Amino acid sequence: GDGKGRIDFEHVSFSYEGGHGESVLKDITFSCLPGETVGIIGSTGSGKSSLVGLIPRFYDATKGTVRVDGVDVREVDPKLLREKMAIVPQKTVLFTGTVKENIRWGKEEATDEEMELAARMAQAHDFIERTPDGYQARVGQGGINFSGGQKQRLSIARALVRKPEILILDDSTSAVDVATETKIKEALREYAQGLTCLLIAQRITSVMDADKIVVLDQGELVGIGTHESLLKDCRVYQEIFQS
Ligand code: DUT
Repeated sequence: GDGKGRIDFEHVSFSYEGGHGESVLKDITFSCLPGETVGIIGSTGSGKSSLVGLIPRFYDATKGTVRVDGVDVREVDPKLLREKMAIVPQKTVLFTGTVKENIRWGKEEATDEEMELAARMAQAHDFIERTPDGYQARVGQGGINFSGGQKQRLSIARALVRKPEILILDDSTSAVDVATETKIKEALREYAQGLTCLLIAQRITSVMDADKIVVLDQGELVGIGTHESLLKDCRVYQEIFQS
């Protein structure tokens, strides 16, 4: 890659406006290097979604600095910032329309080939092709219904068709079986080299092969490292592993 897609968190604290004044993130410092896959794990409410929401400026840090490609995100127009990243939210947002329209949403100029490649990487191509109308099948209304895991894969395809420098998956494979999830990650490694990927997950199997894993606990970064090193050194990680 051309070395784009670096993310730095520097002593970042964050609390929601109108919240109870409590810090949701407390003095977080770590970096995602270009092309790295970084897992983020922690119990519910530990701050995972809030953390990644600072990258596209859904929120701004209360203290400290978030940098993308070395630049303080507060100095960048959110629209420009978001052009280089794709975020797959926890709840998939599909609309009434064809599969094709849903995948190309926000990137209408994508060719059929680009769309199909994205769908293949997201492990969605095969089930799309198995529906009678294929990419012209309707999403949402009557007709074809997709399962939760299939909808997540369509959302991932939508993200990949944008060819982002940074891909943020917020618990986006929770309804996808582990074998299929593994295939998605393998496809990303193979086709999307140089892509920086942040992977929020509830289960360890989703992040254990990441280049590094960030462990959050009540807004604090309590561990960072590989699966093996965290199993040795991080009590919170051990607890998640055993649960
Ligand atoms: N919070 C708010 N307002 C919001 C979102 C979250 O006050 O709009 C609080 C709830 C929680 C903390 O921030 O105490 C962290 O929430 P976040 O959603 O970041 O945690 P998570 O680790 O992503 O939780 P989950 O795994 O349930 O998605």
